[in-house]
Amino acid sequence: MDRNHHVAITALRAGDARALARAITTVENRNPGWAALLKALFPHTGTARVIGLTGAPGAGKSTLVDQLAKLYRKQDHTVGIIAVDPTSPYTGGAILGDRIRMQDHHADPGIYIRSMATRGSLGGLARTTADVATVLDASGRDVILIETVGVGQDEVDIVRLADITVVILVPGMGDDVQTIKAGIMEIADIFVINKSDRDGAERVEREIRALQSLAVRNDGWTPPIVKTVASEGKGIEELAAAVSDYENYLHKDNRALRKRVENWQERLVEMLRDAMLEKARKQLGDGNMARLATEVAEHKRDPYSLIEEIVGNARNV
Ligand SMILES: Nc1nc2c(ncn2[C@@H]2O[C@H](COP(=O)(O)OP(=O)(O)OP(=O)(O)O)[C@@H](O)[C@H]2O)c(=O)[nH]1
Ligand SMILES: [Mg+2]
Repeated sequence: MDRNHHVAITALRAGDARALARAITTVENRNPGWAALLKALFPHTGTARVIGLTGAPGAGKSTLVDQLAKLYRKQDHTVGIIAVDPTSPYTGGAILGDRIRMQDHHADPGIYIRSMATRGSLGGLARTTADVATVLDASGRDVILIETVGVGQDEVDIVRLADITVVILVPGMGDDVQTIKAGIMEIADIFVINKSDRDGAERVEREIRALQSLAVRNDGWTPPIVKTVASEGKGIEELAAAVSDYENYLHKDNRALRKRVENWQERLVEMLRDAMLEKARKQLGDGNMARLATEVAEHKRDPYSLIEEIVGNARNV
């Protein structure tokens, strides 16, 4: 590792916000030195509490994240926030909401907010998010909140890197709980019914309970349901308490470690897949994929021997 690198890491670990921002940009854009940086940072990670929050567009994720961040700040925890592909852009890295609140956060170096819009990026959304979380963790943030919209495969991959996953629902979704259950029921450690000031919160709660009675989690944890009115700061302490409860539960019987092992198993496979593909791409060179695809399409070659050949050659690169 060169000297500049070392200086940058020291600054980052000391809490320098600009060093943190630079490191995140390096990792996010895969700028030169990104891998060396992550290698150097990894030993300093593993202490942050990573909380993933997901839910439909407009469910109140940002408002909730904002409130949670405020609460954790009151408890003297430092907070890092990653907003993944926000449907509404975060202006100036600030959370949506009223201006005064935004300025509050801006003035507080204990909160660092990063917005990423990288769907379709080379590194992959989940992978990049994980790497950004690694940087935040190494910088000494106590809590990392990851906001991500929806419940597609990307989101499932993103929440997999969290220690605790919060799924946010809102009343008035009709039968949506049914349609999203497949993705949601497995990933939620805690359910939040936000906008509980609206009619129908009880109904959503009943639906979740009904689905829970059908599928018992294999770790035995029954995700609690917390009702919130994020815009009024209601239910936030209850949510933080639910997070602590789940953490305590995780720390019994080594469950936390087991969960991390499971997550790493998935992530290692992904990293390996990326690395192998990158190697094969390098070996093929630019534009050759199109030429080979043409040959296969024109039945001049069979794809099976072609892949065998590429894999065989890539081994020696
Ligand atoms: N009535 C009511 N409105 C709320 C509540 N929480 C948030 N809102 C409002 O809902 C709107 C969307 O809130 P956001 O926090 O931006 O929602 P989001 O899920 O982050 O939205 P995207 O990031 O765009 O997907 C805002 O106008 C909030 O003020 C709530 O508990 N009750
Ligand atoms: Mg948002």
